[in-house]
Formats: sequence, structure tokens, C-alpha cells
Amino acid sequence: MNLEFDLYFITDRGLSLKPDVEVVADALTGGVSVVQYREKEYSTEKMVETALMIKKLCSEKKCLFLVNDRIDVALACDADGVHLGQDDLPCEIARRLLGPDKIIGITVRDVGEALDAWKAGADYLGVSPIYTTSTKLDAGEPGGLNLMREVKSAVKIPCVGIGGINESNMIDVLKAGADGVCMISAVVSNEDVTETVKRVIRKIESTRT
Ligand code: TZP
Ligand code: MG
Repeated sequence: MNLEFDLYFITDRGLSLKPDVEVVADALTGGVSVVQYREKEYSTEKMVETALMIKKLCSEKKCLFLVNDRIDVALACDADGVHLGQDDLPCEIARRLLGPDKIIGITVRDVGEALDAWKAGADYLGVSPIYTTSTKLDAGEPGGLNLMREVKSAVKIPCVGIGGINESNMIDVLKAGADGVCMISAVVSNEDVTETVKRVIRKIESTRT
């Protein structure tokens, strides 16, 4: 599968100034290549309802749509895949449930976890946390650019940097080997998400020309 990431967008209801579905619409107008729906508190029913609306928007823009943690929700709305952490369902079991064609991303915090996830059949890795973040309180110690470099050279699947990334440090993360960057607070808490996404994508493109 040829996965291409630039700006990897993740919803965060607590930090956004608008409801998730509206923020996703703004991010899609800005041109994000992947949307991950991340929701830790909603009932399953409400989560599926929201995921179905986001899935529709993503399909219209041919944007990849992933669900965080919840394989049941991903299946219910026919998302393109899931993103799983180290404490979620193991990758092999997720693969059995989702089938060969869905995308599975795994969060890794060191090279050992990266190699395990790759061998287990992950399609891409979220390398985390690169910098200190207050968005995910249990993210752990930041691994910095060295973590990004080490993981990227250990595996042959796309790697997305996450954790404390913003418009000032994103280029460093890309230069350290990231195939894409994820920034939650630096994107969703902005008044104009569309403009922010456009600016970030221009910066990413400038590193690739
Ligand atoms: N997983 C690892 S760090 C993180 C997640 C969901 C939060 C990243 O948020 P921010 O605001 O970009 O630091
Ligand atoms: Mg998780």
C-alpha cells in the first residue's frame, strides 16, 4: 500500500473552537491527507454517529479516514483503518478483525516497539512523543529528533512524528526523516483551521522540492 502523509490531522474536542465535524470540514478544505477521529469520552452510539459524518466528508475529498483506538467504530463506519497505541488491541488481532485491506497505524516510543509493530504488520507508525506535549498527559518522555531518526532508519514503513510539534519545529522533524507530521494543539486550537492547514502544508511542500 502506498501511504502518503503530509499533515496528519487528529480531532480534539477539548481543544477545538468548533464541533469536530466542522473542524474536520475546515481541515479538509485546507488539504489534509489523513484525518484521525480521536474521542475518549463519547458513548459508542454518539461516536459512531459522529464518525459516520466525518467519514462522509473524508470520502468526498478522497482523504484517508482513521479511527483512534476503536476497531468496532472503524468497522461500523467503514473507515479506512485504525490507529492503535501500545495498550490497545495487539496489531495481529486488529488485523484479523479488520482484514488485509484496512490500514493499521501503531504508536511507538522506541526502536524496539517500532520493530515489533512493523513485524506485526503495521502499515505506518506514529513516533511519539517527539517533544513535550500537554495534549496527551501520559505521552511519556520526549524522544526528540533522535527518536525520529532512529525509528525511521529501523523500519520500511511510513513514520509520522507526533507530540509537541508546531509550525516552528515541524521542519526539523521532517528533516529527521518523518514522512509526515501530526500537530494537534498547533492546528485545532486556531481560529482559522483552514488557513493554518494550508500554511503548514505549504511548509511541508517547501521541504520536498
Ligand atoms: N499521541 C502522542 S502525543 C499526542 C498523541 C495523541 C498528542 C499530540 O498533541 P500536540 O498538541 O500536537 O502536542
Ligand atoms: Mg490509543
